[in-house]
Amino acid sequence: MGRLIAVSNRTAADASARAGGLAVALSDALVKTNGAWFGWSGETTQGQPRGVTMFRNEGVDFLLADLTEEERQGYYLSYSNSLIWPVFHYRNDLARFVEDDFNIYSAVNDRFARLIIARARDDDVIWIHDYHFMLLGEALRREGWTGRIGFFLHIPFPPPEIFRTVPQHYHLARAICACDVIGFQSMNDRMNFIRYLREYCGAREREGDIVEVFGRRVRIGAYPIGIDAEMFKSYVSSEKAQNAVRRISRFIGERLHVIGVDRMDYSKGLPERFAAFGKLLDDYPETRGKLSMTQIAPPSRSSVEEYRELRNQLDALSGRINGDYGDLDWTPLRYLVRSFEREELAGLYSISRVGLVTPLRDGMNLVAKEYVAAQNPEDPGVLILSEFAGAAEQLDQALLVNPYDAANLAAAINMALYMPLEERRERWHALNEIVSRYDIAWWREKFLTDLTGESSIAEDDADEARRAAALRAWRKRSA
Ligand code: GDG
Repeated sequence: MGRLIAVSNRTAADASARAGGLAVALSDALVKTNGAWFGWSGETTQGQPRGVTMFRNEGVDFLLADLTEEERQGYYLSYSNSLIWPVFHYRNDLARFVEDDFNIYSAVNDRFARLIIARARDDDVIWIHDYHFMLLGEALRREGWTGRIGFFLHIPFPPPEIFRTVPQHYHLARAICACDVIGFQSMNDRMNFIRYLREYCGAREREGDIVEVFGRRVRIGAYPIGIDAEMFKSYVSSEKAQNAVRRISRFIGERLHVIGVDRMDYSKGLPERFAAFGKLLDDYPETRGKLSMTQIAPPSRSSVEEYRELRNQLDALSGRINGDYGDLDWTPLRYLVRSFEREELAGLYSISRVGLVTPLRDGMNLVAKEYVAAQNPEDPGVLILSEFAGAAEQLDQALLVNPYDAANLAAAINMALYMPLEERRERWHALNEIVSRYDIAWWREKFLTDLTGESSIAEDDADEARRAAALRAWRKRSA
């Protein structure tokens, strides 16, 4: 293949946690092909956009466009984050429909298409990421691009009945299908999209993930994203991790520790989780004084009203729990609205008997995989995972729970606290196998191989055979 051209709202040029994961995922392919990465600079301007900042890092070109204040509002805050994000997380009750937003969203996608076309060469491969750029594939075709285009959606794709509440649903689906390979996090998301295409666009399914629709043949697959498991494991022994462990140990003492790490977002099910923790203490008196929970919840997009409301709910719930059950030397639930370094998170995961990952809906959820990677194989903790996270399709040896059901969740925490060592080890081994095999490199390679018909990074045959076997095993597990 020629160069890889990646497009995402934020790029590795900024230090946000999300871009960090994607940066790890794409870096090998971008560096090896001297590729380019397009995205928003994070800057806003008044009036006309200033244009594009360009710089080169390790042979990779970064091309970052500013947005006008109107674009930041219409494309980013409103259409992407106040309409698409809630609807795609099955929360159409929270969606805000503003008539002009789609035009602004569409104009930003068009502008990126022109920026890319001006710099792309014929044999380049374009890989578009996420819900901010669902119209970009079609916009590139309109500008005359005939090369390969891939699209990967990091968030869930809802059932057609919900997707159709977005007024521009048909336009969005058609634009996505201008790409050659369309990737989803899970089989469930893939089926939702295909069902929409079948029922409303006359699509026909063919062999090998191929779908005929809008006069084109596209490949639609499930590519569950992974983490750099080896690197994450190595964090646990770092000085920063050990320092975090020392500090939190003073708070935990001899008690068992429960950890949650989530951006402060309504999709993550934090009020439901706090309520379930309260129910655990209500219904299982023997657990009182025996465990402590820490919830790390860095703020995200706090300008949006729902996030402020969420904050108020969490303050009230944690206040209630600590007020009812706390003692002079025990705070049952601590919740920290700030971020920590990745090494510190690894340390905190590693000493926690329970990892609570209970989103109401999630594309994948990388915290679940990080928690598994950070465990001590001799004395591993227990992952409690929402059945509505994409990760649940792969990580079925976790304790799978319905996050809306407080009694069910409280029972799962209780079970995890008292689970015998042998069972903890068995479950963890199965989970660790999946997290290590289907890591971030596997994800990138699988997607790019399907997109280009060739591996972007040379592998020896044994490695390739191992990955193919692993893929078959995963397919079988999640069929
Ligand atoms: C979207 C989809 C999909 C969290 N707190 C801190 C911190 N984090 C890191 C975690 C993890 C990442 O942020 C969060 O990833 P998730 O997958 O849990 O969730 P989203 O941010 O919603 O990501 C999701 C993902 O895209 C990838 O495709 O899995 O479904 O919603 O890595 O560790 N990182 C640091 N400090 C923190 O305090 N450094």
